[in-house]
Amino acid sequence: MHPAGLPAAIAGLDRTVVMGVLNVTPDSFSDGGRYLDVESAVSHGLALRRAGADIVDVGGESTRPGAERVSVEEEQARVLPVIARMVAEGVPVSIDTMRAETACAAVAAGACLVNDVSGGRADAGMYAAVAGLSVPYVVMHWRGHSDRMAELASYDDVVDDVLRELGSCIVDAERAGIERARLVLDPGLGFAKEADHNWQLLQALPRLLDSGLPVLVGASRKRFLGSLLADDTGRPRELDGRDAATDAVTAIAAQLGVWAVRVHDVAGSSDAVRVARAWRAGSASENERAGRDEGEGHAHG
Ligand code: PMM
Repeated sequence: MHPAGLPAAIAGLDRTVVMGVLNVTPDSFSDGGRYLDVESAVSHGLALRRAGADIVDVGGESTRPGAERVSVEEEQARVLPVIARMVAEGVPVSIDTMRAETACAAVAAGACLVNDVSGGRADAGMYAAVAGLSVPYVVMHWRGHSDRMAELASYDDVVDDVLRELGSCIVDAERAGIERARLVLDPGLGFAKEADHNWQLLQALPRLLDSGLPVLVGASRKRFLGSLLADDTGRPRELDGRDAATDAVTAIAAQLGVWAVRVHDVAGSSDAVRVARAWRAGSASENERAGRDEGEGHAHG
């Protein structure tokens, strides 16, 4: 089920949406520093699109554990030119921000979704600002900024606590005038969560889905995957070796009916959601079939 307010091309998809990550930051944990200038950011965004991203999620502020905040001016100087160029190229773009002002400026520049890792808790003006827009709004579970995230990772029962805290965000968002149909929920993997908190939340995804709201999952290359895949000496798997595990999370999440996954390796996750869709449907869709017949000289069924 899609949230209200999406462009028709995305709202028409009958599978999990693939959101590609484009961090225009010097310090994001996976791709920080790679796409700081507009040209390289745009060319990476276009490559994500070619690889199968339905939406490219543009962020100008790192949320890696311990990261310091950037000014709103710096954040906007990073993201707005990139968003404008991507939109001009016809790419659906979302804005990854905790700031109302940046959310509004990004939507004015053409962004079609607001992705707020703070779930509206970092900026007291966010819900009212989003209420005045018409795009979907991702409410992620969050307890505090990156510099104190680790000390906030304490729960009685992580699933109950996350569901309750997200529930109060929904109440506040609706009170501020955001239509429920525009909301997307996200368990906030890695944000004030230790490894097993993340696994418990993934195990409990059906409970999140029971809310009836679309769910977004952002597991891509995160530390809990690195430690799952640690070598014999206990050293976590490097970032660039975590994509197959990310793709596995995508496949399972898609099978459960998650609305979207936010990933760095778009090609792998894009394949995974197509497998899940065909598996569920018991057939490849007409569109998929047409694409395959055009693109391949031979067919093995
Ligand atoms: N994770 C990161 C950034 N933005 N947004 C949503 N909705 N969910 C996430 O899990 C999420 C996010 C951190 O990862 P990155 O540094 O690789 O972007």
